[in-house]
Amino acid sequence: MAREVSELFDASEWADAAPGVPGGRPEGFTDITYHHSNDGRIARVAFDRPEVRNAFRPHTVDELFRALEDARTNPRIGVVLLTGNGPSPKDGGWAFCSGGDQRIRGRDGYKYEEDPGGRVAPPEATRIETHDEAANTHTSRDPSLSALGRLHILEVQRLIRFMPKVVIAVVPGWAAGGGHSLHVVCDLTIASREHGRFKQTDADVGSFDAGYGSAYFARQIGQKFAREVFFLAEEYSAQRAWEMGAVNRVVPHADLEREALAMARTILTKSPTAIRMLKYAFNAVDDGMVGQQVFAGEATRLAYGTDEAVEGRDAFLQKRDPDWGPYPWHY
Ligand code: S0N
Repeated sequence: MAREVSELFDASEWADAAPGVPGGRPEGFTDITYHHSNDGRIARVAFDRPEVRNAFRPHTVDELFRALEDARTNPRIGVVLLTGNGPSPKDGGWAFCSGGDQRIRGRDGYKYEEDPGGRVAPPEATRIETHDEAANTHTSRDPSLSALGRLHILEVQRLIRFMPKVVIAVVPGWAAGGGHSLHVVCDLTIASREHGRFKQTDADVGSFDAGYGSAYFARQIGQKFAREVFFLAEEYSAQRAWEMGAVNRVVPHADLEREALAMARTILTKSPTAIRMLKYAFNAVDDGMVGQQVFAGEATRLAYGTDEAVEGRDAFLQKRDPDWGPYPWHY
């Protein structure tokens, strides 16, 4: 039985998950929660900083990346739900994600060192211990704690974009700034009718997602709407976002996760190969040569499964000419 994580979370549906350990216990995630459905086919990844509207800091992004990478490489998982736990214990507000934690934004990105929430607790095993006999000093440092700022939420965006599984943004409250961009990059979005709110604050805080968050968003909803969302930075209800084409479904708040699970289960009735090829086909037109490369890789995997490709491999290994005779030039 998973621990209680969010008011919308139905513990009877989920088991705690640990990266690389199906059904295992969580590895001490502090900023996210990670679960697998009881049948092991759906992953739920949730921001767990509701007191700051689920803003992310570098440590959050590290955990997010690990959980999503685990879901990507788990052959039983077909759908990932990305959501935000809530409500906030401070004021009852709901959020999907409010983007980068502005309190720790430096001049070159977001910093590990400062931790206003006091929640960074890197595992001891990852620390580098240095003992200076002469000076009789001992230092202990986590190599990931760099003075350099990070912007690696973009790596998470790419992971969502390129994983051969459907990622659904489940939006129980605010999707703002970099959180808005994450919902944009997810394959589908389902939002709470009562609390779902969308706002692209980048230009308010001197930040700009000039990639998927904006340019791809314009592909989704059209140039005029996308420019409006960024240039005016106004608030949009879930219903308005649906009307603009930015959201697939708007459902009663209390039903949000149940409806998201139902969507996931419908997707799981489909052919995994067809879903994978369709996702990459949808992506390819906007992803340039990388999109073609990803699509082509999957086409190659399919080709490897044919007798024709096996003949090519066997002919090489057997040092003979391949016999393509049985394989027609299709028209
Ligand atoms: C989400 C908003 C609209 C919610 O408003 P509401 O409901 O009135 O709540 P608040 O009272 O404002 O917030 C409650 C508490 O939560 C704190 N908080 C909220 N959001 C953040 C945040 N992002 N960082 C830190 N704290 C946050 C509030 O301060 C408040 O705390 P207390 O109770 O202590 O007062 C509203 O909160 C809002 O507008 N939030 C800010 C949204 C925002 O501007 N986010 C940053 C936008 N930029 C990015 O996300 C960039 C992401 C990124 O990494 C990137 C990616 C690609 C390319 C570039 C970048 C880049 O960074 O440059």
